[in-house]
Amino acid sequence: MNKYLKALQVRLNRDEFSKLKAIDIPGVHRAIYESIDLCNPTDIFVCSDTPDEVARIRNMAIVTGEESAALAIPGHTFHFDGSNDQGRDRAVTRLLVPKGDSLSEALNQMDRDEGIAEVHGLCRDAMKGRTMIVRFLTLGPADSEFTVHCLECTDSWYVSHSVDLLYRKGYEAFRRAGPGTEFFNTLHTAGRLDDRMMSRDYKKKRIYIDYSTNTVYSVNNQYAGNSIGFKKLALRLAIRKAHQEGWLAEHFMIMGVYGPDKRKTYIAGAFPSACGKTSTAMLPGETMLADDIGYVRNIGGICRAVNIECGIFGIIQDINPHDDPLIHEILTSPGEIIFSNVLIKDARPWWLGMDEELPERGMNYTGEWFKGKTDENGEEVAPAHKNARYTVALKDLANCDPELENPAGVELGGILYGGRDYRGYVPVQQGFDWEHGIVAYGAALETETTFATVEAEGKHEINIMSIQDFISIPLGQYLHNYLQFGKNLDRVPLVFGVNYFLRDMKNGDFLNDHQDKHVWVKWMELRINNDVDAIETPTGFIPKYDDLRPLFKKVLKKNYSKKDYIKQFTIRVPENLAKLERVEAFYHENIPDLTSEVWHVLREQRERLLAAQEKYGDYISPYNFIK
Ligand code: SPV
Ligand code: MN
Repeated sequence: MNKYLKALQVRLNRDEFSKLKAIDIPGVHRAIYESIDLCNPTDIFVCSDTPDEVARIRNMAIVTGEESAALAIPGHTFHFDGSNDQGRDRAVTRLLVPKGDSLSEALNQMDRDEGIAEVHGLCRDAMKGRTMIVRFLTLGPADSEFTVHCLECTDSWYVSHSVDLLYRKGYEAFRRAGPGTEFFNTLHTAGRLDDRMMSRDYKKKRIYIDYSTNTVYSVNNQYAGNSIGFKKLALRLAIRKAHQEGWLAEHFMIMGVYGPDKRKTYIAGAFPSACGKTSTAMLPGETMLADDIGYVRNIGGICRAVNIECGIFGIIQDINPHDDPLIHEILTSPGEIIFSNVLIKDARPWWLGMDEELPERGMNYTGEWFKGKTDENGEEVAPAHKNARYTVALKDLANCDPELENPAGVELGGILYGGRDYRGYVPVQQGFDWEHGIVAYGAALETETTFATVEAEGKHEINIMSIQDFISIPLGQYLHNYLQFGKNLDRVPLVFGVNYFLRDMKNGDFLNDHQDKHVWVKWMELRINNDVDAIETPTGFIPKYDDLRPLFKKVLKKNYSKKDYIKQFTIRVPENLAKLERVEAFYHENIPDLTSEVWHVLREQRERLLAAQEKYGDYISPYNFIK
């Protein structure tokens, strides 16, 4: 027995100990021992994934009051996070960087020794009087090239229950694995709780990623994006691992899009939080493989991807039968779902944009809620938080893609990038090649901040590949590796840029409806399979009106007018030039080691825009580009 196992024997009862002893990875014993030693839990519960244990976790979430089952529909529970814990907290989420290592300025980082000392201080004895739940999981399907083993220790039954819906059970995979198996380690404590079972010490909320030991620490919070180690926290560890090994870990949805004769093409897409990623993945009639995080590998020259999760932690705002029929159906049917930060009234969850009149009182994350209630700053409290969410397992979805557990993943035919760009890019376009698409749509992605993080909304920012918050290596290196990844493929996915948020320049109205994205993905499917031509513009290939019109009719039963097409696909030269300037300024400031290839793509884009401007003026109808 290794020394950590020996030490664990003293702390655990016989049953729990035997579950750990059955795992032959000394590093796992060490990690668990260190977490126990630090947090000093009164009880330790090791989950070996039996149905009884899994049921106990959900039940304990209810018994402790972290969740409530007081909802009419069987299987539904709700949970509240504190007022200061309603989204990802970028300010207190830091990479711990050992002395001598240096990452890009734009990444939130701190000295490792200082960070460890601080977070260990906050964890010390934090679980006194509580139970530590120990869980084993895998990211990606088991027994595949993509699989990453993960360990989780938390004192929150809600977190553990959420993990159960979102990730693949991994106890057996750990038992089968050999002593040297690498794994990601996470330690979470909700900290002191108030009488509503919400973290009290939000000022001491810390989320630190120690990449030197593949460990994530999260303290004094519960919001799943902050507390669940495997969402964006372990993504930071995965990005480092991926880039060392020549693959990609991405903020991707992955969907199967049907073409003519039931042909199916997989497309991945990266969007910043709350910019349409899940609703794209959930388009009716198509299948969804992933809605948040994908690992992508070159397997025999083919670009293949898996969902590292097996559930959705999705935004509930604006889900209604008209805009998102599939999710709406699930959220109103029996089955295991956790609602968070919604309004509860009459044993029902209520949320913003659900297309029903909301009650005038009820219970929400602020306690008893009534219309007109104000917070300590005098601001009116909405009935439900904008970032209210639902957690559900993918297997419960009728549109879940059948390849979810395929150890070889699926081949990606296309990759798309989209942000909240009110001014510049057309609704859909295709890169001239991998380099152009990756740089012009991915690396130059501009967006506005949303309610998915706890800071001010509506700030313009560059968000490289929609993953900048989670990048854990120098940005220049990240982009260089990304470009290289495509070069090593024999079949290179087409790269697309989408913009669901383009506004009319005069009246500010959105130029597209919520559902138009369905037509864009259908067009991409046709492009990937060489079924339609496109028009070459300075910023990329755009669809022809004659190809979009029948798609609008078929997919949305809509008459698509030429007038709308011209408005949407007019190339806005001044806006595009201004965007290039902002992007270049950002790169100058933040990416000193940026590869010349990126500069080259941007320079060429500018030259094409200037040449077109000289010929046709500032705002150029797509018809001008038809040869
Ligand atoms: C996001 O904010 O990008 C999410 C939710 O997908 S979480 O990262 O879990 O906060
Ligand atoms: Mn996300």
